[in-house]
Amino acid sequence: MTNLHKPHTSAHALLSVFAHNGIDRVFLVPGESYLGLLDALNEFPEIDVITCRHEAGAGFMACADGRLTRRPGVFLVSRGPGATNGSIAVHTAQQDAIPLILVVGQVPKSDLRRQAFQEIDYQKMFGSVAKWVAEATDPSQLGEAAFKAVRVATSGTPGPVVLVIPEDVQQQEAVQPQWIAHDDVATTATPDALREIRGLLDKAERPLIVAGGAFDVPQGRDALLALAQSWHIPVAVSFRRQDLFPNDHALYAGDLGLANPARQMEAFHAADLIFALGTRLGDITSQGYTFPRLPRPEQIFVHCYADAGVVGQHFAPDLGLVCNPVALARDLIREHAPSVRPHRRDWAARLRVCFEQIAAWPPSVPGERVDFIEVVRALAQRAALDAIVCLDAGTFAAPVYRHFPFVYPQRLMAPLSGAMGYGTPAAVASALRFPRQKVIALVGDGSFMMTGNEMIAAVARKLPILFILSNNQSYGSIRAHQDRDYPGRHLGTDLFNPDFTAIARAFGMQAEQVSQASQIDAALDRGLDADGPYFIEVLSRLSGAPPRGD
Ligand SMILES: Cc1ncc(C[n+]2csc(CCOP(=O)(O)OP(=O)(O)O)c2C)c(N)n1
Repeated sequence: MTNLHKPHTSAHALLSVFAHNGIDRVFLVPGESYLGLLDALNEFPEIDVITCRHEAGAGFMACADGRLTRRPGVFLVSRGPGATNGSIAVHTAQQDAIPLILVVGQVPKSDLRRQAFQEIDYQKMFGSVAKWVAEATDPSQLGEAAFKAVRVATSGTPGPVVLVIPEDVQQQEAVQPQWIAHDDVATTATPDALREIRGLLDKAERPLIVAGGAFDVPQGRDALLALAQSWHIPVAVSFRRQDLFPNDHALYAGDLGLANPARQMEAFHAADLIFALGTRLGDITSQGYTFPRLPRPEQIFVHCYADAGVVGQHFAPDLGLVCNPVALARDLIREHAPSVRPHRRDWAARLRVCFEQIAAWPPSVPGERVDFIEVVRALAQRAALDAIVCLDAGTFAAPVYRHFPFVYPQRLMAPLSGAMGYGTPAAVASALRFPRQKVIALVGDGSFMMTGNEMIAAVARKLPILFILSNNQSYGSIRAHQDRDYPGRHLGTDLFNPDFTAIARAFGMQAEQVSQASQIDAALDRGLDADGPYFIEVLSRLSGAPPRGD
């Protein structure tokens, strides 16, 4: 006990490096394996501690916070059971390219690799998911490990890092290092490369920018917009990145997601130059590695990403650039806009018309229960210009991806990993970060029950979150897949539900139920006007099948 309350221990070194590198909030579920770290947090009032009810909730909150701040989201969990519960967030951070640090308390050093109580070898467990897994065995390593964790999580392709700290190295006497990262010097394209790209852009008749998450940084969207306008190039955004480019702009051509209609893909394929900027061009964005075509695209293909492991990973580029895409966009912006040749204008208009047809709200079909698309449509009409929309995984979210016209500073917070349970914790983390903006969480009756308990934080901190739950009494997305692949054979997808409004009221928030379309508008008005959290349960009907994924 002699080491208690010493302000100069290894735990303080770790937290001090975190604090000096801008980490001002951590999410946690406590555990006896990291009591030392927990205690040291007492000396860091600048770090806000959010106590969660489940490690998945804590992890999803950290993912959302990392996405909003571009600093690592940090969550602390206990060994074994805590780490396994939290692992979904490590996977999400990897899929979503989010800087994340998971700190795990570990069994005492002397018990390592003895299969001690709740012991896990985290190198093996997270080896293929995390960018770096570090297990400290000496107190002197904690400060340096914390610094490296911040660097690794935020550099190249951002992603998850796991720091494992045996309980007996947390509160040892240690020097307090001054590990502070300076902003990276932006990696820029060489003058030759710039000249080459300009030449290609000038020559192209039907160029298309495919823009990805790297533009989700301060001023990133401005640079993208300026680039597109300056060269008059239409922009398609990568999977679930609808908020990167104003959806009402004539150059917005839509997203590359799970449900692009064939006619839109046909139009995209007609491009003669694909300029992939700040996107990893993963499975879904590239439509199962068919757009562009493997291995050698039919179009002139230029790919820029700030990670050599990504550029040319799947598709062979005519020109590959390992540099900061935002800096490249800025470098390519001309003082004077080039004259827009008619064929370029026709090309942009063709993609825009296609997008507008797809984005048009479909007519509502009368029937039993509420068509959730009506809720999304009413929400789009009412949502504040800076609303943050947080989505869970499920069919209820499909109309948001397709029809909600995002214009920044409106934000879309949705897991690229498709992880259920993300919506509620992401909404809490978003509201904590931007307490003056309205946050809207859209969840399903399946996904809500995975992490919905985290909404208690919205009540405790009076966060202005509107929770909208689609109750279709089903894991609807999977049921729809069954309908397509095994018609009429439903198993394991019906849900027997509790009284959701009673749950929300028991949590301490106002709640109401919408059982028919005529009630939607007034309910949304009440929910959006509320100062604190508000809960609307919509008795929704089952909807059609998504093409694949969720
Ligand atoms: C953690 C996790 N488990 C399982 C899945 C597979 N899955 C994707 S969507 C879905 C059903 C979602 O149901 P619900 O939240 O009720 O929304 P709905 O599809 O009914 O609108 C499931 C089980 C997943 N994506 N994530």
